[in-house]
Amino acid sequence: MDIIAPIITPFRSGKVDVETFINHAKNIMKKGVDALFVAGTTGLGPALSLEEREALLEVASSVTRRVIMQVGFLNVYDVLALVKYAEKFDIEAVASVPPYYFPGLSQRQVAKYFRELCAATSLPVYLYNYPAAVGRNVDAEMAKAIGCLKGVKDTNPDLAHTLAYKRLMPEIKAYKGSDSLVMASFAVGLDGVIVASANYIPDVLVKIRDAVLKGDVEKAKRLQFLINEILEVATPLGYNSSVYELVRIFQGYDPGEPRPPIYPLESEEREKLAKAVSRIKETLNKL
Ligand code: FW2
Repeated sequence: MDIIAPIITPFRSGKVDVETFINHAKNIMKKGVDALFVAGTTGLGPALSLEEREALLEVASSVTRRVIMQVGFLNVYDVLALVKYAEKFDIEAVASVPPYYFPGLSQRQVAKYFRELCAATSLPVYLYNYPAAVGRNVDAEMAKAIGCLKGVKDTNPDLAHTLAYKRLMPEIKAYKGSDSLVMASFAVGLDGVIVASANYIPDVLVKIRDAVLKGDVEKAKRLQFLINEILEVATPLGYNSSVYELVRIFQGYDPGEPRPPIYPLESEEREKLAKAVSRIKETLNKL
């Protein structure tokens, strides 16, 4: 079961800071992250240009071959250009959100989009299903009907929804994308998790996986609840922005900033987060 980081994209003065990205990737992989999900939600993928995503793909694949590259854009030409570019690298897969924002697309059109991706590459194609963000749910039945998907990353609070992909398509990889369901995802035997917390507490995710594998449910639950407490403080401040601050707090280095309109936290918000998290940090260190 994999721990996959939807890796943050560090910005400085509006530009992607590639050095910081590489150092952060190396650090979290050293601490137990198995693979990188590049240009996802936490990586602010929809806010990146084609050229920026190509640059990230290149540096990510210099750190590990276990890269899943998120290629969704709102025009299929950029998607196909990025898929073609990805072919140059020995990576694990490309993933895409379904076409978003336009509610008028039919199921046939969404399926056609994924089939076009599959036809354009020999790399495995994964679905990134995040209905709350993209306004469309591609459930297990529809994913199966698409016919060529090799994996799914499912972000929603419903574990049964994710298990349905595994039930209808046992041969594909199914990952959960919710920080609050790490323990549960391991316990039901999903292929792993792709969660933002892998950026700031990768070691804790490793401990949860170990505890589940050893049958130590109490320990896994205590660790999971501490993550939930972090989420309770960070979410109202803006989770995407908070992840940068949480990297600073837990990993002890400057991970750059997000790109507005994902505004960096203001100083009072940073202090509030640091204060709330300091007690959780102490407890985590003891477990
Ligand atoms: C991503 C993820 C994780 C998110 C989840 C929501 O791409 O950022 O879906 O952590 O914030 O895979």
